[in-house]
Amino acid sequence: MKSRLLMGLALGVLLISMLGGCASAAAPSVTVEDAWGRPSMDMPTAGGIFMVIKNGGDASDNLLSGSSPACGSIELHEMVMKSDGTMGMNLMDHPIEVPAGGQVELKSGGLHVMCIMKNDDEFKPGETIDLTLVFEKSGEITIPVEVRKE
Ligand SMILES: [Cu+2]
Repeated sequence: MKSRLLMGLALGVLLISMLGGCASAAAPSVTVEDAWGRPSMDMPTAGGIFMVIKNGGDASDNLLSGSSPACGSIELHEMVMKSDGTMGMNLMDHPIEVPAGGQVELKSGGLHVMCIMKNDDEFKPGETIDLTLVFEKSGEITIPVEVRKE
């Protein structure tokens, strides 16, 4: 009888510590969907890459940078209205935030990943390239990117 009570107490303590552990370790849970790319219309040596980044976790995360064997370098860009009224793209001066329980859409005409100095044998329609995204908390996530005509 006494050992049962002790067992119950031990289980209770275990449960409480597990719950406490979960609550204190808020973390992002990042996944990437529908990643695709295409040669850039404005920059012959570059390619735009688009995707939906989802975060099912309870903490936000930041996309900091990336790399790909098919690209000389990877930049994070945003589309902006230039002073002459036309659209251009800017290298972002801050990370892309993926809110807790939310998502960010990287799309044509908005935020996007730019493949600079693309390897034309790999970054071409019909091919699939690897892209590694670097997140502040989630670390590196490598995804396949399907290259299309448009
Ligand atoms: Cu760009």
